[in-house]
Amino acid sequence: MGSKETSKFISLILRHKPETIGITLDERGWADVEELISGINKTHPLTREELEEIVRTDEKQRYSFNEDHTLIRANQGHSIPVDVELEEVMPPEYLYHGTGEKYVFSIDEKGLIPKSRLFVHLSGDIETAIKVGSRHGKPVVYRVKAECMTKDGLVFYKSVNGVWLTKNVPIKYLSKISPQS
Ligand code: HQG
Repeated sequence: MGSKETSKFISLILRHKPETIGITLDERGWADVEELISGINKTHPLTREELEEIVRTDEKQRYSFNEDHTLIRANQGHSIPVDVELEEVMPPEYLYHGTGEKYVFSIDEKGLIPKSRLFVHLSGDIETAIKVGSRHGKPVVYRVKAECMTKDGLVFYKSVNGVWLTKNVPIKYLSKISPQS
């Protein structure tokens, strides 16, 4: 298993299915590093040094260690209900959400919903939103009137790796933009 593949597997365990390797997360989303390594080692060799390297070099900085590196957690993206102590932050006027063309009909009807995750994920710039949307086929980008939402009492969080999160985005705050704009 290459390091990208190992990173994906770690993401699955720390965000969605810790039971895959027989471990649990605490209420703050932390897993014990020793348990994680020995759990992964049952099927794929992974040393502590390799784990440190994955966390250090991950292109989206998806994971954090605690201070003494005995615990590890994903910074965002969970489907299991954990509280990763997200910081409530005032957003800029607009944020962006990239999705696949196939979801547009439903989004235009229901707004953005978190589906299997705890939050809707938003990006600070259009380029990142296009990349996120491309994971779901032909990308479509929505502009979100974020500041306006806060005036109406809705709350935004920013994960330590810079992803904007909010519970739902009702349709009145959404407009589709063409990727060039
Ligand atoms: C769509 C990646 C139908 C939503 C990325 C999205 C991100 C609706 C899909 C992070 C809908 C869920 C999250 C509605 C929303 N009807 N579809 N009403 N509302 N959707 O993967 O935002 O590499 O759970 O538009 O970079 O794509 O994993 O969310 O297309 O930060 O670290 O339902 O995952 O990061 O898909 O991606 P996802 P996402 P990582």
